[in-house]
Amino acid sequence: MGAWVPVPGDVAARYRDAGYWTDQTFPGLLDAAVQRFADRTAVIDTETRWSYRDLELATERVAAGLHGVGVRRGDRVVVQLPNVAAYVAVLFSCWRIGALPVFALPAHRDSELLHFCTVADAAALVTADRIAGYDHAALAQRVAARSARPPVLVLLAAPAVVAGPAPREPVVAPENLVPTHDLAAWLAGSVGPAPVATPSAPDEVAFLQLSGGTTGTPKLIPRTPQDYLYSVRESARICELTPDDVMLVALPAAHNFPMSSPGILGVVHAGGTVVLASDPAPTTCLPLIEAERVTVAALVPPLALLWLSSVGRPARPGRPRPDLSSLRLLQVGGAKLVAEAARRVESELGCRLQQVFGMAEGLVNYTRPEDDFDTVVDTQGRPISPADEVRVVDADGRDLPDGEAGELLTRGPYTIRGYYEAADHNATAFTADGFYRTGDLVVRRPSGHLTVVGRVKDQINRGGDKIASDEIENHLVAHPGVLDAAVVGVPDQFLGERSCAFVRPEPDGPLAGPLLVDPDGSADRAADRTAVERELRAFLRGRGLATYKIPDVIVLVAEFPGTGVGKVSRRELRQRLAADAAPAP
Ligand code: J2J
Repeated sequence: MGAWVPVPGDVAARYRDAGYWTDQTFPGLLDAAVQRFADRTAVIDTETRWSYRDLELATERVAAGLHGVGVRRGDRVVVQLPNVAAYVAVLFSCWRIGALPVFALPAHRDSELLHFCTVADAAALVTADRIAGYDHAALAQRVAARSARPPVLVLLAAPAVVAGPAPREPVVAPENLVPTHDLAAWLAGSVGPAPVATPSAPDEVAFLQLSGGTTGTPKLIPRTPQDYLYSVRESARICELTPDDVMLVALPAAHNFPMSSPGILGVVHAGGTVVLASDPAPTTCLPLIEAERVTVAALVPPLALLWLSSVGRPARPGRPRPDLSSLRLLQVGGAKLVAEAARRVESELGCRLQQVFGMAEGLVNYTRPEDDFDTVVDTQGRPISPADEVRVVDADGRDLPDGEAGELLTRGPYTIRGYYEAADHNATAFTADGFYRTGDLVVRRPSGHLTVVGRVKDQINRGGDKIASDEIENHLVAHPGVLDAAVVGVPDQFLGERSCAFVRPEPDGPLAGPLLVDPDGSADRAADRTAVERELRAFLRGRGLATYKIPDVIVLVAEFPGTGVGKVSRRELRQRLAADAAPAP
């Protein structure tokens, strides 16, 4: 099997005949916006305010820069940038020359970036010097030093607002540093003219999105212009976007939700304005809503809770409450929004709520403007397209009637048929006839609306950030003092879930101290435990794991329940441990 799995020819023909799939490409999307809305504001960040014409110029300049350092049609480019206007230009510049961006998140570290560069065989890595105080220039150098084929490094000098305190990360020895290229200089027009290049065709893979992951290594998701842009256009229509809309992007721009549901691309399609927030805190975002007259924003549930609590507090003397009257729609998705919070959005923020249940693999569900209040509060919406096929099945794969909880399987005009370069994993992640096994437990209503009620995949959804249990366990058992580990989600009022690692130390190993019987009670076992937890966290950070993957709680145990009696499957073990784990204090 090749690098990716296309939709079968007869199905593709059906999607084209139905008008779902068109010949639109990503450069075509930008061109159309430039032609219709040239002087309207396209993208705003703290230091930049670009019209569509400016965005086009920036795109041409970065395309010239990428081409100048050897990036060609079909090459992969890992992009890890904060929420800045340049990010949008970098994406369109890759598409302009037919290169495939790989959407890394700012939170990713050595482990993830090296993996993306390796699996995608990346020609270039585009990042910033620093993001939120972390030294991404050093990170990029470490990744290059460890890559079989080091990517060309392109760095954006960190804008003051996303920089932070001085970096303290391990650095690569000066003699091993690879030369870097200056993205800011490219944006200022240091290279040119833009190359003559052919963008990828509508039916070719145009970028690689990231999966939340359920296995040891995060999978890459190949998306084509014809499938992705169909979902973008329909999302813009469902959200009633117009050229007058101003969308606040507070989540990391690379995430599939703010990118495409309808996100940045939906706004470009509509000719509206994207406002990129440097961080999602209400103290940053609420004043930005007032200043830019933001009309739509997209959040994960914990942020929605923060915003609600922020507007619920009495205004401080001398600091008037930001005027949020421009905001017409708050989208919340990525994790389950509890109904109590959903109920408060409209009255407390003065805007409509839309629940969004999507996945980077494809299927996206929205509650609709015409849905009644209870449907908006109690469901996570219904699919975008009449051609989205949804099955709800029991553990044996048998279809269940509406109203019964089962696993959601889906297939459709913008859902992938397989991950990138992952034939083995694809054999279990998809059914033989091409349905994606989402791992989500849902209940369907006769109207097609879905309510997410749980999960059968070994993943933790930490307030929208996805963590594969298996990946963290593999890192933990690499520690010489760890015999075994199981990572589970435990309930958390704010995040929905937080991650808890149960760790069995090697009986005679360096971490066993806290578990030893202490006959005279003289040893301070609690202090020992704290020291071990600190050691394990530092160990995981040292292995270059993204910050959100470091377990919130580490529990040392002498053995796992049930494993003494006979073999217990890891899944069953995780379920038992999650059930045993005390909820957050
Ligand atoms: C419960 N679980 C949800 C929701 C996602 C739009 C919105 C979100 C994503 C996304 C996205 C949920 N309630 N409202 O790509 O375009 C969980 C499910 C799902 C997984 C996908 C988009 N919304 N989830 O979150 O690829 O478990 O995409 O399968 O990051 O998030 O995660 P991801």
